[in-house]
Amino acid sequence: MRLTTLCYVVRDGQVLLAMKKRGLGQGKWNGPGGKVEDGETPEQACRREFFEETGASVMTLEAKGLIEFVFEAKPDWNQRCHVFIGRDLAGQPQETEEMLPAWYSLSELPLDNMWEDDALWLPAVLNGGQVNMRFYFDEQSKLVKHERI
Ligand code: 6U4
Repeated sequence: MRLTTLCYVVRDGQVLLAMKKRGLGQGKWNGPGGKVEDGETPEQACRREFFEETGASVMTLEAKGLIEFVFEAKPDWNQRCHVFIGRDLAGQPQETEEMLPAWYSLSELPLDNMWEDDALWLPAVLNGGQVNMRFYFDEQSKLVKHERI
């Protein structure tokens, strides 16, 4: 299963989300992140993807756990995702070819336009918790089952 990352930068009661403009999850708000390349640690990959997708650099990362996304009809999409909270930014997040970043209040996450699983773990992680879960999706990328890992 390929390794991926997700990064949620939190500052002044807000979280930086980014709307994915292409590929898996197009049109959804999510944390910046993506695939871990050969020779990278998840943290290095998280920093690289964050910069590629927002044009800003995240300084401090805290590991918050692991999520497995299982797409039973599309095993190529399966991923083991390292989740990070980011704390300080260098530079201003800007729209790139991949993502459109925007700050959201922690109390007003756009959950209706996010992956369905996010409602089940993201608020807890933004509140200081850890996540270790596996989510299963059907052929329409609808969430069908979840479990702790
Ligand atoms: P490339 O083409 O390499 O830029 P990349 O964005 O790196 O693509 P991709 O398209 O495989 O990777 O998407 C991986 C991203 O999608 C990871 O950051 C995790 C995220 N993701 C996938 N399923 C998710 C889900 N159910 N819930 C969620 N994020 C998910 O919150």
